[in-house]
Amino acid sequence: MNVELKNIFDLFDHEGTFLSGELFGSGHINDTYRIQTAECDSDDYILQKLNNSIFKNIPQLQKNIERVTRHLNNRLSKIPGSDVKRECLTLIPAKADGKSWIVDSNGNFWRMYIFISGHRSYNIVDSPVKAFEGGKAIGRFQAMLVDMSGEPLTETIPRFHDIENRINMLIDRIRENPCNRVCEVEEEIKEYLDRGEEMKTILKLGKAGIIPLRITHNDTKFNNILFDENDRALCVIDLDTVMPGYVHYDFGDAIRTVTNTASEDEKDLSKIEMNIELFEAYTGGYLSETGNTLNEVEKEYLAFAPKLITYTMGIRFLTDYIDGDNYYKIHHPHHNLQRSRAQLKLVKSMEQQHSAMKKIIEKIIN
Ligand code: ADP
Ligand code: GN1
Ligand code: MG
Repeated sequence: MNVELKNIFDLFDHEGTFLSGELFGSGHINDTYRIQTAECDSDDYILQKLNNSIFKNIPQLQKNIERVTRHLNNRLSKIPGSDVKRECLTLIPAKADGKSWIVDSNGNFWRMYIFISGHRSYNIVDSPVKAFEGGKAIGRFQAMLVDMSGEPLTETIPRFHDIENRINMLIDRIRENPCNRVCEVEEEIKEYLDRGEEMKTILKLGKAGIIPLRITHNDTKFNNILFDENDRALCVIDLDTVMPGYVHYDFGDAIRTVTNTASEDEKDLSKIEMNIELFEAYTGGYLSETGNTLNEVEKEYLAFAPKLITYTMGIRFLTDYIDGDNYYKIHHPHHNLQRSRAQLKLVKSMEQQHSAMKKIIEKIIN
């Protein structure tokens, strides 16, 4: 494998020489390797084999990322003291044609970034300071992209957070029942479908033109924010799904992961709660960067967003379980079911704390 990785690595216009390549991180979608170079003054790299059964048009996806990283890079370069190489992803072009991806002889798509050195990342958040920093990072990311010019970004996965679409996908899989798993999950299906109508709220506000489509990240789980050695947020990564969306998607997905007292796939449901103190801290950081750009209705529905996105993830895990685990990477046979149950528990905790979230947001805004 290392010989293959070295060969792919050498198709990109990098500094230094290949020393080692190891699987890296805990993403559910792409195959990610850290490439270390032999020279201590050369950068290390992140080399990724992209999931082309999930992302159907990788050249267009890469074009989105090129535009977004160029824009962020320009904005950061104007801020005195910023460290652009660590605060923004840097794509490495292919030697042959300068494109930001290559296709290998098996038809796999690869891309490469500079490895953000000395970073830390967290799957579980253990302090309000980190939550606040994370909120600032996502808020700043959205705020910096507000004035990006040009055509709208391509939808890399059509109707990605469209809950009507996700509910219909679940219903289709239940009807097809390809692996005979439906009988195992009747209870979960009922709990999810009972909440369906209310979940369409954001979609309806968007369709009515009451909240705007903006450039959003759409995958703001906490481990997609990298921190520095002092636990200051450095960089928002995983830009595959940056595309038009509602701010609630980013706020909701971050709160889903920041405030969960246990991991996304925790088996012991009694350990899963939404931590309201971490909610307050994240929201404070987020609104310190976006408070001036969000309209009143966007702000009004922020407290609903965590429930929507946690529900969406739960539905997607359940759909993948019924489908036979074709989408997410799994580490054991019931992994997607466990993830889906954990999300449902978190949804219930969010329901109980909805009015507390609303009060906190009002307090921060006023
Ligand atoms: P996935 O879509 O599979 O989650 P990511 O793009 O999030 O893929 O990458 C997976 C992991 O690789 C991240 O969680 C992070 O730990 C690490 N990673 C990605 N890009 C970089 C980078 N430029 N520098 C350092 N680590 C990175
Ligand atoms: C996937 O790529 P990663 O692991 O950061 C998924 C997200 C889910 C997340 C759940 C493109 O994110 O939508 O929220 O898993 N990404 C895609 O952990 O589907
Ligand atoms: Mg990721």
